[in-house]
Amino acid sequence: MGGLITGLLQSARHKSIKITKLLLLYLAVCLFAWPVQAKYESGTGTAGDPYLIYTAEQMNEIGANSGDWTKQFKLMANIDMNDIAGTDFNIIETFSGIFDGNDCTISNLSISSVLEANTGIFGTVNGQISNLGLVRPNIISQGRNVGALIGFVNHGIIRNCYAKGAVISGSNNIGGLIGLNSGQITLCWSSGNVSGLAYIGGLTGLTDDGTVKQCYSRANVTGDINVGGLVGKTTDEFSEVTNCYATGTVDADRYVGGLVGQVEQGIVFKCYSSGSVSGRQDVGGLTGFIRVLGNVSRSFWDTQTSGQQSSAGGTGKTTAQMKQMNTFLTAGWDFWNFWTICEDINYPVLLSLIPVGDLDCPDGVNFIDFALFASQWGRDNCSPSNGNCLGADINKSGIVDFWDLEIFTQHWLEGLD
Ligand SMILES: [Ca+2]
Ligand SMILES: [Ca+2]
Repeated sequence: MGGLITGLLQSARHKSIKITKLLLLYLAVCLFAWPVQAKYESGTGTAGDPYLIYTAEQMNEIGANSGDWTKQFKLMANIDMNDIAGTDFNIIETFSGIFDGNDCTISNLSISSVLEANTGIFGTVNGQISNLGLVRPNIISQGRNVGALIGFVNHGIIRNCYAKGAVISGSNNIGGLIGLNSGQITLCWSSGNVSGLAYIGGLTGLTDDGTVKQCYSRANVTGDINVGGLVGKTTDEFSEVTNCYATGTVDADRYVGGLVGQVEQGIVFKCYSSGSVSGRQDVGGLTGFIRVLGNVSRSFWDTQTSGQQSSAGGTGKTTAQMKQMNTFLTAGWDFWNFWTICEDINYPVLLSLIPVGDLDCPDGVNFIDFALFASQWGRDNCSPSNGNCLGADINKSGIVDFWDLEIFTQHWLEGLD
């Protein structure tokens, strides 16, 4: 009996030694066979084979690899940067490549910058950034050129990007999305709170030889001098702010406007603002001050909600007038390509920036939109000829089903904050 037990124990011991050996062998094979940990999911960084980004860690690798700053990237998932806080985020300092956000979002990015200048996900951009949403970015800096997405756009192209619920602060050239803009910003928007000293705007602080087209801001903006709901100041004769609006509150000391604090040079064309504006000197409902080389035309502000009866540029209208299409049509605004309006309910909004799921008036995705969506549920003959079942066939698959419902719920209450 004793021999049998000893034998069994020895056998068990042999087995355990064998298993340990096997494990070691397995580990050795794995360690040698395992490829070097890839920085990104896949890709070679070219136009046909961009680097694919799936995680916060991969996103944070870009800034650590300056050799990749001329390459092409594509974001493949909504990522949360919550675990990469404060000074841990690697700012992509001088980017001249292409970054396609692929309509995905980067949430909870937090940067406490010690840089003198150029703070954002990207420091300076000469390349292209598109189709990217930032949700609740929080950027704190003592320096200049600060924005959630980019500190300084130096002849780059920024298209279809937003910063939602942004909290941004710095000294000069501070914007919700972009600090200093010398490039082209199109179809972008921002909301949240932006603060600093000089050249502070809800979307971009200073636009110097840059354009801002079909953009808006709902951000509340505070500063000292040259502060606007959308742009703090425009300078250089080629600067342009066209088909834009701002609805946030603006509070500063001098050169304060609901849309632009000061138009030093360049044009403001077919824009409006509606937010409350307050300041001490050169304060205007739409624009605080216009210099000789600046021009503001075909633009409006709300004299009631702004609390301002005057403005350096633009035409003042009552809230009721600001919610009528005719007010803007008579100024030549394009309600086919750029604008639409829920008449007598809302101000005009940009057609291309209406939230997904906002199927019906009033603005925003709420129960009225859901009622319309539900009325189309199960329809399987959706096509452009019936407006894709009044918009309820959100993914344009031909049928209104659970896939559309999932997309709809992802955008619930959007456009209402
Ligand atoms: Ca709606
Ligand atoms: Ca569908």
